[in-house]
Amino acid sequence: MMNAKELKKAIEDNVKVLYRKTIDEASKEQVFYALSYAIKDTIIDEWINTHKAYDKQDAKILYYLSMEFLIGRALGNNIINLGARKEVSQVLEELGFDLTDIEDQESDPALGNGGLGRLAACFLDSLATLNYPAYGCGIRYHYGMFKQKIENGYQKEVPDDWIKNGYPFEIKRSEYSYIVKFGGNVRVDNVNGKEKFIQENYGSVKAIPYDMPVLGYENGMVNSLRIWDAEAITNFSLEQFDKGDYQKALEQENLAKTLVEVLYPNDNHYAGKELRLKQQYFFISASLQRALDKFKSTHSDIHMLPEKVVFQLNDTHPTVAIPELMRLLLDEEGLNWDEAWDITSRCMAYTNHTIMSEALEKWPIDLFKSLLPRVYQIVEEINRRFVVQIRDRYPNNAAEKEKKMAILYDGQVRMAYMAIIAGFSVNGVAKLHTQILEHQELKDFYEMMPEKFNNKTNGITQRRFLVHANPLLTDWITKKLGSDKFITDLPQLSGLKQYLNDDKSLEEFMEIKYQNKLRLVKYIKEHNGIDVDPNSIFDVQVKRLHEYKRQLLNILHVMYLYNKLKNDDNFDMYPRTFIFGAKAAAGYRRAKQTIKLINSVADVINNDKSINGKIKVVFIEDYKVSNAEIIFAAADVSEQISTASKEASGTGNMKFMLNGAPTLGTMDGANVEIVEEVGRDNAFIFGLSSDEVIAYENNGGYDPMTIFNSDTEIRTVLMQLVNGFYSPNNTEEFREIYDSLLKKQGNDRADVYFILKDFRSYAKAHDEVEKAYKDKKRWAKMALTQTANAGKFSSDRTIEEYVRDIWHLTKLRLDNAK
Ligand code: B1N
Repeated sequence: MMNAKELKKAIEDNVKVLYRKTIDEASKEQVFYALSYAIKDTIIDEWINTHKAYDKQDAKILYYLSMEFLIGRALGNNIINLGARKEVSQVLEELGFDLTDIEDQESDPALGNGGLGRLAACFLDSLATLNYPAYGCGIRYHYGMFKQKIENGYQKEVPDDWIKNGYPFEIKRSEYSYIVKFGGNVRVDNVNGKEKFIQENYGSVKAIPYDMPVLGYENGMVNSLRIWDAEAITNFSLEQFDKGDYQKALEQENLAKTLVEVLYPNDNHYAGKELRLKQQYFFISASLQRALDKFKSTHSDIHMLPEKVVFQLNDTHPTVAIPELMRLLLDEEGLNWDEAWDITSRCMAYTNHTIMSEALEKWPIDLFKSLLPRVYQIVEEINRRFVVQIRDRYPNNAAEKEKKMAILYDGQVRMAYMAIIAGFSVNGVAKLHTQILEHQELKDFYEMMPEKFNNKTNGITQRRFLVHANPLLTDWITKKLGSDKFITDLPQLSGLKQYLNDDKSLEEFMEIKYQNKLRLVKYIKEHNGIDVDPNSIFDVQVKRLHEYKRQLLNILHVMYLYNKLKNDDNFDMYPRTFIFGAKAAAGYRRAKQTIKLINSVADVINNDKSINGKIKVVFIEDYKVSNAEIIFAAADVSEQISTASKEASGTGNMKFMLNGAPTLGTMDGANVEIVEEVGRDNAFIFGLSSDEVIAYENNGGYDPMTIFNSDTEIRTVLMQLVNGFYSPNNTEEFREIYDSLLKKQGNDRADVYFILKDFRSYAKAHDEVEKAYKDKKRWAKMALTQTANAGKFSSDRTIEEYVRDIWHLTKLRLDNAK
């Protein structure tokens, strides 16, 4: 890192060169670019150095293949990982600027939907911090996750042109471009008695990588996130034109334009769109071609590949990597099937992130085959050999096993099964989730190949979600522990336990929470125009909007409290602010209706003077990584209320915990392990267990109507959905929500997510929260208990487990490192 004087000069010089201005004339945005380029300058030598060390040490490299990397803003994070926060903010101050203001100028790259994409970003941070050689491989979407506007209570999607003004932290690396081919047909040639497979009449695009630096924390390590862009092959189109194939040339231009245009905004949902499969194959083929070339530049024997390369498949989205690697080894390297299979299956590992059936990728064979004819042949052969194995092993129930386990079945390519069959590792993302995979969802595979299954409970990076998000708490912890080692060793937080009975420390801790609440109050005032009382309980649910996450349960409970306040003279409550933040997939009706409901309830309640501001409802527009950081730091209560068994892990739950907010939640995903760490007394747990949910799903026996009929308070709330109470201009506005809770919908039961079933126990848990909060000291202790026990949930721990059990990487030595 340059010293203060050099940095100042670099910023001033950059402003001049980029904008022909002196620093006193520069806008905040211009200072952002000037500073970012200065920071990139300081990174560049370490970046080069790191990759020289890869080669010199002949390091085994992890390729983390993911359709999503929800990286969020880079500037602030890079400054922190360079260990230069104080210095940079001082230099800026001298120049008349505030670092946080300048950071706010950066677009928030949202190349992901939610937890899965953010996990990938946390993993990259931890890999670099722990000195592990790794590439993130993904797509350079021109439009990431849409920006959300709320208009008249409805979500409106606005395209997010994040690279419009150029992104300072990426480098285009045209010299590593590759051609990716789609469609056409496969011709078989016989060359010297050997079959050769030749794809012809295809369309193709050029894949061009852009690299972004991924900095380790103060260790001189800089890995790369490599995202692929698409360009038309220009000379090729001329050639086609000569041949009179004008149409084809245009198609190729078009394909290149549309291929990486936009991220599919679906979380936990498979839509089966052809363009999505094209995106998958595009970045996978390019990434694998590059990985093989890199390997071959320093190794002569391709059989050594599994010693030097490992591919982690982030869910099934990159699973086409399996037949693609087979294709490269068979067709390009000339290996035979057994050799290629041996190598492939020792290089590929798969992470499962969901058991939601609507998220399972099952591509129609016709589509798959016409888009990827050669790859499909290979899938057929993988499947054929697997089916032979099944018949061998289960001679008495082969047909049944084939139905349950074959890759190709019923006209579909079942991607998860291919990943399990071909890879050497299958992992879930929390203990409970892995158990459900082993004993329910993937039972047959677990029985046949138990050695492949393992759990890797998710984690989050404290560099972003504590150090960057919560500087006040970071400084306080550093003072209390007498060291900032927790920044790379989160379990050190347990040292805070010695302050659990120290009144002064508890007060300081809660004062920091209060300051962070003020920061959020200001954000809400500026962005929503709503006044919020910082002394009220900040009860927060921020995450993607999905029925299984049950934002609906939360808002129905708010409606219930409001009724009690209005109608029950004996009822009183501690002031509460219910804060929501959520994007709904653009085509997800029920989710969008829920957003409208939350906003309609907010309208009525926030404007009712008679309740003295006891309840406020705030829907934060455009929930994203940058405002998430402000929200987590300010939360009192963390709502993690998914129907048990449905949330594979959750990672927001960990971010709240780290920042001192107790969980109000179900025994689902990683909540179970959070409770294990803090103890049952330091969490507010409610609702059906995952076993109970699964039993109802398998055996029936739940009828929400009986609850509707017997519980008048619940009934009143539900009736308000259809009597215009919250939608005076349209009593039908929330009819579908009402119906979903009480009526069978096609093949679906009424109330699929057990909202009415869990309602009473949820309300009771809320009572407990209020009781606990009113006892200031008890609450402070409970809050500090969260932070002090958050050590397990660092993604550093998760990465070390992946390395130990799956990747077997060696830490890189960086001789010039600081
Ligand atoms: O992955 C996260 C988990 O913490 C969450 O519990 C889980 O819901 C999330 C298809 C997904 N699972 N599946 C997806 C995303 C996009 C898509 O197109 C599925 N996201 C999760 C990290 O493990």
